[in-house]
Amino acid sequence: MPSPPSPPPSRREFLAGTAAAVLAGGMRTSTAAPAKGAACPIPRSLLTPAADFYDVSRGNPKPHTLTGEALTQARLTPETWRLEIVADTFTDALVKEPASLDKQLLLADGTALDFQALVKLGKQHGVRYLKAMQCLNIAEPLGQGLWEGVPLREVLKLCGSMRNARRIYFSGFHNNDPKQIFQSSLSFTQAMETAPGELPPFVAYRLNGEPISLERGGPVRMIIPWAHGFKSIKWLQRIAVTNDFRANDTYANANNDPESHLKTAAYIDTTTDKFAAGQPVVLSGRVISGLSGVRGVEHWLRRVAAGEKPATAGDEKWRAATWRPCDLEPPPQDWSGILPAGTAPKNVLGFDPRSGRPLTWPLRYSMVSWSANLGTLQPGKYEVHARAVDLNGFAQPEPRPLPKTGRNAVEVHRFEVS
Ligand SMILES: Nc1nc2c(c(=O)[nH]1)N[C@H]1C(S)=C(S)[C@@H](COP(=O)(O)O)O[C@H]1N2
Ligand SMILES: [Mo]
Repeated sequence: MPSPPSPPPSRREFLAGTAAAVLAGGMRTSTAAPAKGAACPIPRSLLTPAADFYDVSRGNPKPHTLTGEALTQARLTPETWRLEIVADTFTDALVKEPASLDKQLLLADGTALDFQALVKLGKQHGVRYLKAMQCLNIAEPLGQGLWEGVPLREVLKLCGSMRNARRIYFSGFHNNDPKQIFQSSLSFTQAMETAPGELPPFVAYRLNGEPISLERGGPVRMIIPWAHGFKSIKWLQRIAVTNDFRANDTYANANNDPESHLKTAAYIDTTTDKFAAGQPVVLSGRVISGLSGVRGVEHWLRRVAAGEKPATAGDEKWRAATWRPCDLEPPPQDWSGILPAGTAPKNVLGFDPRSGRPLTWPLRYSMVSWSANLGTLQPGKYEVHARAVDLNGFAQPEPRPLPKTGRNAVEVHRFEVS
C-alpha cells in the first residue's frame, strides 16, 4: 500500500541526494547519504540528434526509404506534402449522427493544407517543447527532441465549426495500401483543451531546430506529448473528425491500451559491466518523467554469488532491499549550446516565460540522466536495480504493472569488480 503523498523535497535537498526518506514513498529505504568523491559521468545531451533515435517504423517499403519520384508521389517532400481534414460520415446503432465540418480540406479540390500554410500558421500559433519518445512495447527510451509545431486545435479550426465531433482520427502515408495504415486517435477534448502547465498535442514540422527528417516522420508528424510513441503518427497526411467515440488506434488491435501514458520510469546504462577494484563505481542511466512526474531515482546494490538468480520484484530479497537515492542531472544554468541556436528557453513550453527557468524538473514528459556513486567496492559480482519514484510516492513498478499499458519493469544490471 502506498503511503499518502509527502511534499516534494526542495531542489537543493534533492540534488544533494539527502532526501532518501522522502524518496521512499513508504517503501523500505536507507537514509544514508550516497558515497561522494568520484565525478559523475558526463550526462548525455538532453536532445537526441534526429538520426540517433531508435526507429520504430512500419511499412513495406518503409516510407523513409523512398527517394526521387516515389517520394514526390508519396507527397513526402515539403513541396508536395498535403494534409487532408475530412468529416467522417460513420454512423451505426450507437452513433446516430455523422460528424460534419463547415469546411473540409481536400486534395481533390486543392484545399488540403500545404507545408507553407502550416509554417505560416506556426508563426502565429507555433509552440515548442521537449518530449521523450518511448514505445509502449520497448523497454528503452527511443530519444528526446525539441519538437515544434502548431497545436492540433489551431489546425482543426481551419475547418470552421464542427458538429457531432467526439474523436479525431489521424494517419500517415501507408504506400496506398489499406493493410499498411498506421493510425491513432484522440478524444475531441484531448485535441482541443489543454490544462494549465500541460503540453498541447501538435502537428509538428521541426525537430531540434531543423526540419523533421524523413526517418523521424517528416515533413510533418503528429506529436502527442503525454503518450507513448504510437500516437505520434509519422508522415502525417490525413485527419478525420468523427462522431465515433471509440479509439481506432492500430496499437489497440495488438492488445495495447490505446490511452496509455508515458510511464515514470528509470533505465540503467548497461555499457559497462567491469570495474577496477579500488576505483569508485559510478553507475548512470536515464529517467523519463511520465504522467505522474519524478520525485527521484533510487538504486539497490547487492552482491551476488556466481550463478545466483536476479532478485525479482516482490521476492524475499526484494522485500528486504535498501534503496538509496541517485543524483539527477540538474537543470542546466545556461541553455545556450543545449537548445538549438536562436531558441531561448523562455520560448519553450514548460519554462517560465519570464525567467526562462524550467517550471518542473525534469520537464513534463521529458527525460534526464541520473548517476549513483557506489564508492569503492570489494572485488566480486554485483547486481544493481534502479527505480523511479513518482510525485505520488509510488515506486516503480507500482501502481502500473501491466506491460500492455507500457513496459515498466524495474531494470537490473550485473557487473563485476576485479
Ligand atoms: N506512420 C507511422 N507512424 C508511426 C509509426 C509507424 O510505424 N508509422 N510507429 C509509431 C510507433 S509504434 C512509435 S514507438 C514511434 C517511434 O518514433 P521514432 O521512430 O521517431 O522513434 O512512431 C510512431 N509513429
Ligand atoms: Mo511503438
